[in-house]
Amino acid sequence: MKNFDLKFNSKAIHAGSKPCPATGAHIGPIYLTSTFVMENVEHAIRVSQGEEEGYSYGRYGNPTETELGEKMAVLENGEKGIATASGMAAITTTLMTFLKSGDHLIAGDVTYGCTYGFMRDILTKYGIEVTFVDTSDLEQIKGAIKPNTKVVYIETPCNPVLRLADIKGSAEIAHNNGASLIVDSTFATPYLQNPLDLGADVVVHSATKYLGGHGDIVGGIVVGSKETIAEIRDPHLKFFGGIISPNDAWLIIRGLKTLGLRMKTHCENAQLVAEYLEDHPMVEKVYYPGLPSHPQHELAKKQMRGFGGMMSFDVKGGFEGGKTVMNNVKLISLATSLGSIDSLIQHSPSMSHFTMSKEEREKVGIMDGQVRLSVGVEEAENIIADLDNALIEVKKVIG
Ligand code: LCS
Repeated sequence: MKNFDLKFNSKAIHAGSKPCPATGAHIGPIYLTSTFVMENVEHAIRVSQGEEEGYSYGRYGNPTETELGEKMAVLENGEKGIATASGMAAITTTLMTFLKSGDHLIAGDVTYGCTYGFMRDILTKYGIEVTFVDTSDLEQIKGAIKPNTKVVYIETPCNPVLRLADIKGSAEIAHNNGASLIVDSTFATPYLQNPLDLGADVVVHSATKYLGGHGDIVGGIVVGSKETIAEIRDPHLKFFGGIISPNDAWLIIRGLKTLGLRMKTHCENAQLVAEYLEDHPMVEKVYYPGLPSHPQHELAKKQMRGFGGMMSFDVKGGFEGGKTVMNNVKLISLATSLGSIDSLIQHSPSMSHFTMSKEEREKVGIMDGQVRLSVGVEEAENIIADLDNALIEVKKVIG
């Protein structure tokens, strides 16, 4: 018999998705319902006590959410997946599941601004100790371990400076010390890397970005073992309430079916844009893992299957230079968020990373003139022409 191992695009299209069992509709429906009608009280008791699988109330789960969770579990090579109202709901609910007062968390000193803020301001309020280290350096992770360390949290590649963390090395350190490794893989997506295969215990995503892919929803994903996801779902997500809406889950399911097609073009375009920017006289530095100048280019080649669509760059002239680029692009939109089919540009210090203080930002290289670019799937030559015109303006402004 011919090998029938499904490859990425086949899995992205088929996993978890089937025609509607009631009508045969080719595409599964959006189950727009808040509650579910039980057969009788005995049935209600069995479902609510977990003796029988089933749905009882929208906040506890919904068939559209199940389809999305199953698809993502397959794409991440995990046992189970769960979808949440946002990437932040995925991250906060997962961390609250793993940590309690008196525990210690080691996390990257540069992650998405709200992730950093949640750890710095909220977890510490509940008696959880947090140590931020440069997670691109395994020695720093090792050095931060304490007897009460329960979680090592890495974002790789990280937002916005595209630093990588060695997933396999981080997992070894965590596990040798009785801790778990949680990886935010939003920038990579399962098309480019599978943290669970490299030893991570849990992978989280902002589905708002590449997974949805069209800039029209907010959502999050967690994938891990059956036991972990069961614990996240009940009691944590059930109590915190950050479940995804069925409408948004359905749009992410649709988006995922073309994830591979989109990511391939995001990667090809980003490589061309990064090379163009690196050669440009008005650009000081480009942060993109696909460039040989990136300090972790070799690690990127090893643990990823491509370099992604995200990059940052420092423009000559600091804030004035960066601002001039962002105010003069025409095809590219000035907007926070990322991973959409269209190119987005933003000022990380005042947009995605405003939660961090200037000192915290500059310590990790988020400089005031820094621009972050989410390279879309428009034609690369159009994206480059747009940047080229904006960079001509920089020359006029700073001379
Ligand atoms: N993880 C990463 C790496 C992110 O970039 C974001 C959002 C999140 C988690 C949170 O996901 P959300 O709750 O927004 O779905 N990043 C954003 C950004 O750079 N600008 O706006 C949001």
